[in-house]
Amino acid sequence: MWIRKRRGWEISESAATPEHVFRGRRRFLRGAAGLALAPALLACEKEAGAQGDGELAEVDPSAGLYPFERNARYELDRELTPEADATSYNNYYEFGTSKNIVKAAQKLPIRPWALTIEGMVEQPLTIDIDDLMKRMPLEERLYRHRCVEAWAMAVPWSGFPLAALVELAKPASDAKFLRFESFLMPEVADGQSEPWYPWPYVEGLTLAEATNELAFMVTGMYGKPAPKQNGAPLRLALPWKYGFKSSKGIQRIVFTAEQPVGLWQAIQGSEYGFYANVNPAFAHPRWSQESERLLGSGDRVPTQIYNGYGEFVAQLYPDQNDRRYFY
Ligand SMILES: Nc1nc2c(c(=O)[nH]1)N[C@H]1C(S)=C(S)[C@@H](COP(=O)(O)O)O[C@H]1N2
Ligand SMILES: [Mo]
Repeated sequence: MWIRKRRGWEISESAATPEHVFRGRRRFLRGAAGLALAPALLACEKEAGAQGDGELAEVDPSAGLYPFERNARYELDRELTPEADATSYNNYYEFGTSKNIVKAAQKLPIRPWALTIEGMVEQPLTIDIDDLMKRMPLEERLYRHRCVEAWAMAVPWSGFPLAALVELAKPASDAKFLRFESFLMPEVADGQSEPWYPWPYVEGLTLAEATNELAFMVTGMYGKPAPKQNGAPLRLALPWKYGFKSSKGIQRIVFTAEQPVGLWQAIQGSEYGFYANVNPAFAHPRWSQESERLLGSGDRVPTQIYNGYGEFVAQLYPDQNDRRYFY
């Protein structure tokens, strides 16, 4: 998502951090050990964590809830992206402008984590992430993800429909949009000391988009809590939109009558708009959107309108020839 100069995301995937080695080992330990061996697991995690500074040993209190039952309604037309690729090639400007931010992201404290819901709602609410998960209908979904930079992945996300959260919030009748605000912690997120970006990360949806069945709040991926670099403990998955709409590290949702201005839109509104629905027919001003590169295999495949999710969302947009819905 570069704006002015060429940035570090041009590095090859194989040059990205070997975090998956560490993760693979941790996964094995978790699976094999179970609760009785939790202290041993902790010890191992400490040891593993010591390999990279800032990687603190933390056992996610929600870990026991996983895996969630898969909702078979959402089918893929492609292989799942290998976990090691989806969790090591990341876009998270709070932690740097390269795709190699795994290590930096480990500094983010994800417990306790409160979500605040406010603005035009019946009852403003602040709720702890683990309490929220107890109240939400948890499930797993396989979704495609298409970054505006023309790379893509296919991920088993765990979470709950955003519509369930909207129902909990009870929006006022004149609320029209949701504004999602991510964390603001410049003391742990080095990228937030970069004054040129209008932190915190902000994105928005119309109420109709937010209550569309596809809009999904993510807490986990690959059958376990999401790693920090992928947006733990709470992010969005909006598979019909370019990836920048799917905010990570969400702390606040504001119901409003005004269309929110996203961080990228604020910086470069001619290139990154509010709707940002995937459409190969509308090129980005600086590159084509006709095809995408799959993380993992590196294969190039044609991009589909609404990223292939037209049957779910096309009715939300009155004109598929109007660029304003597609950047
Ligand atoms: N808070 C925050 N959320 C974010 C971003 C970001 O920089 N900060 N990048 C976005 C972009 S451009 C993409 S493609 C996805 C990447 O998610 P991933 O790292 O899990 O692949 O996160 C989106 N959400
Ligand atoms: Mo992206």
